Amino acid sequence: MYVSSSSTADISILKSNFNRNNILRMSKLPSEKLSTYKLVVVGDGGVGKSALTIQFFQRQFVTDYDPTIEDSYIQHTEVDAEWCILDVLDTAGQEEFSAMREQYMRKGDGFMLVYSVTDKQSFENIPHFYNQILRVKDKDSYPMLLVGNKIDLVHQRKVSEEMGREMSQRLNVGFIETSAKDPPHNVDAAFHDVIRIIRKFPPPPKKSRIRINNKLKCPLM
Ligand SMILES: Nc1nc2c(ncn2[C@@H]2O[C@H](COP(=O)(O)OP(=O)(O)OP(=O)(O)O)[C@@H](O)[C@H]2O)c(=O)[nH]1
Ligand SMILES: [Mg+2]
Repeated sequence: MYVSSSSTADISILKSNFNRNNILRMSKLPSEKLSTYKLVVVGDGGVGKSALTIQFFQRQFVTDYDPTIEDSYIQHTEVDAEWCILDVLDTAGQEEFSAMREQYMRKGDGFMLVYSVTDKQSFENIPHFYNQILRVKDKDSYPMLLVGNKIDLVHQRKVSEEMGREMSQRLNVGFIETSAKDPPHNVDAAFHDVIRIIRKFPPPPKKSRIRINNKLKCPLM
């Protein structure tokens, strides 16, 4: 489907605001101060990034394909008996929006690298997303989870579970296979796994400080 960029941008902003307000109103605010995790969902067009995100946040499977420009969702979530705020950015897989990638990659604390098990090309494109994230973050590793989606389409499978596992080992990231279709398979597990990976990832080193007259000072650059 092609829609002119100005009108789709407006629709996307409306969707984004609707999702944020709607989900925030539905969530109950735990009283203590919570960590916020920004999770970015990336991958080729049509692999099911929006279907997974909407299944997680709204508990429904979207059957229509409506290419995304950028949508965001926010919700309180409990993972391993610890509440947090999960802020998810569902990105555009379509090549015409690829110029926006570096900008959203800068914002992510963790990433879902999604391919469809029915689409070999989407699997082969995963290292591009992976490398671009590491380049933008200027890191050798970063919290990421490889997600093989659409496993309900058993007769159309082109990428085996073994191939997915090998790719995850090669990239040194976590791996899970999912289906966003009802009944969903591993959808909550995928989002929760990314939070676990972010929590385990070492925080950036604190700026070194020196003691002058028994007071802590940051060194002059
Ligand atoms: N059978 C099946 N269909 C799925 C699954 N996930 C997504 N789909 C379908 O695949 C199509 C594309 O899904 P989307 O979630 O819109 O894909 P996307 O990755 O967000 O695509 P872009 O927004 O263009 O990047 C839709 O028709 C979905 O209903 C799944 O797990 N199983
Ligand atoms: Mg989408």
